[in-house]
Amino acid sequence: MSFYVTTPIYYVNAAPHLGHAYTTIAADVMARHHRQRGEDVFFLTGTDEHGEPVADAAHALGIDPQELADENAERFKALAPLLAATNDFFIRTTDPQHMLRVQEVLTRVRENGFVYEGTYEGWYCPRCADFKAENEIDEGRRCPIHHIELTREREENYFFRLSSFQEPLERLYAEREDFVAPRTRYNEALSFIRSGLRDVPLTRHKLTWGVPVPWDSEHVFYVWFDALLNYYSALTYARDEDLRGRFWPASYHLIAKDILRFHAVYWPALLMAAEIELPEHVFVHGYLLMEGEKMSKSLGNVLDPFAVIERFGADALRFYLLREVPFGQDGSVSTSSFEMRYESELANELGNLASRTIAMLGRYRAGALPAGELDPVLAGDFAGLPERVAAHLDRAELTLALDEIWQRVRRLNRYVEEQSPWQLAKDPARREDLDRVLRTLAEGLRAVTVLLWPYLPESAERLLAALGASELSLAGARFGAGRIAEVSPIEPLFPKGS
Ligand code: ME8
Repeated sequence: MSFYVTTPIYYVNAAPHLGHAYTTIAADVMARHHRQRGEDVFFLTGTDEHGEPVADAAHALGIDPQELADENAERFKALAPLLAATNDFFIRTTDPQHMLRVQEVLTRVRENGFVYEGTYEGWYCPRCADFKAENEIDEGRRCPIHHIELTREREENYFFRLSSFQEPLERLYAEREDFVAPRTRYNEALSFIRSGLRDVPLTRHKLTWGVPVPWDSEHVFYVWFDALLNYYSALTYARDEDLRGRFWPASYHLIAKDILRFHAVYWPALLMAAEIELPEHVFVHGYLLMEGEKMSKSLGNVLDPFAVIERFGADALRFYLLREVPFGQDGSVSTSSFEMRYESELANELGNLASRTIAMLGRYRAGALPAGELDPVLAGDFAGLPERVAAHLDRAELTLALDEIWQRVRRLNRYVEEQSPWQLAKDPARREDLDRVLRTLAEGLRAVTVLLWPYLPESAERLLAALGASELSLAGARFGAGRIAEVSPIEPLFPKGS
């Protein structure tokens, strides 16, 4: 089994922000989970460096586009490990190997008869690097996304015959209802297709910052075709071996809704034109909304990923984003709700569960796990949990999977209250009951921690080490599969007032 997950490649016209961190974190959770299943995983992220957005930003700063690209690509590259993201490669579209592959694939598209010369005239947003149809234009001829005035473009271009793929795309959507998810995005893409596809520019004449068109040196490829092909080209040079056989087609492209049309319409059409197999799924998450910020004591008034990580660690940010905003929907994030979840869920629920469990084992049993049975009631509450989590993650339902796990964290805390081990400890006749409770708690904690690892990798590893059970496989996440012998003390996982 292999699993290949991608993030969009981010524009280097500006520095990374929380939205970029969000998609990278989500892809990392999926990659880690599939590694837990023992699958062969490839996780790709990177930067989109050509086109007008980058050329214009560089021009405004009075520097060369390559210089701006180099500078900002480094910042995106540095963000991944800060987020504890385990990408297997970081692609830059200025990599010469990528550029060669773009030329090769798009030449094939032309040889297959899907490219012709024509004149483009229409409205264009240089920030989106996108040509807007009449019905997509806001009042005052503005871009609906960037709110800047659109420019009127007229140039001699090579066109991609997108219109030839009207029927094949409709068939694709009919045959593969899980090609795009969630359903609202599938419907949106399908209705765009049904509204009638027009051919689109494949090249730009006026721009020079791009991949040169091999059959006409006065053109560069339109940045979106160059960019989309990163998902494919990366596999050809990320390692010494050609990884396409192992990982193509991609399992999941994660994107936000801003770039739905490119991934759900242009991309499959382009691949069909080049006779390349289509990816399995495009999952479209929502926007993180950051309005109405209240000032927070420790974080100021912006949820800056770098500041959050510095104060609270990457795990806290990963957890917060995937817990607070249902993955696939828009949702507000704020420093105050971050601090609330950190304290009530990470520190009080998980942190306390861990420290209480380990402390009680230390106090009552000198850290040694007592032998005996597990509580069948809890075994029932945990039955089928790894399978349910895996089923959610197979559909990129990251928040639902996390919720399944978190319900068990809460269940274990209730179990402590119900059983009051401190009372049992006072009564020598109930020694066996206390053994069972402690054993059950330690095993339950271990099982949820293995499942939490993709979300909270650093804390989960620390906690599992303290439980003396570092096994991370999904099979080992079954309640009762653990082999804890002895636990050791642990510092608070999520210190308060940090
Ligand atoms: O579009 N909420 O790059 P980009 C959630 N280079 N996600 C967000 C977000 C927000 N507020 N803001 C950004 C491009 N994102 C192209 C992509 S792919 C072949 C080329 C995330 O730097 C989200 O994943 O504008 C979104 O799709 C992406 O960043 C856009 O990044």
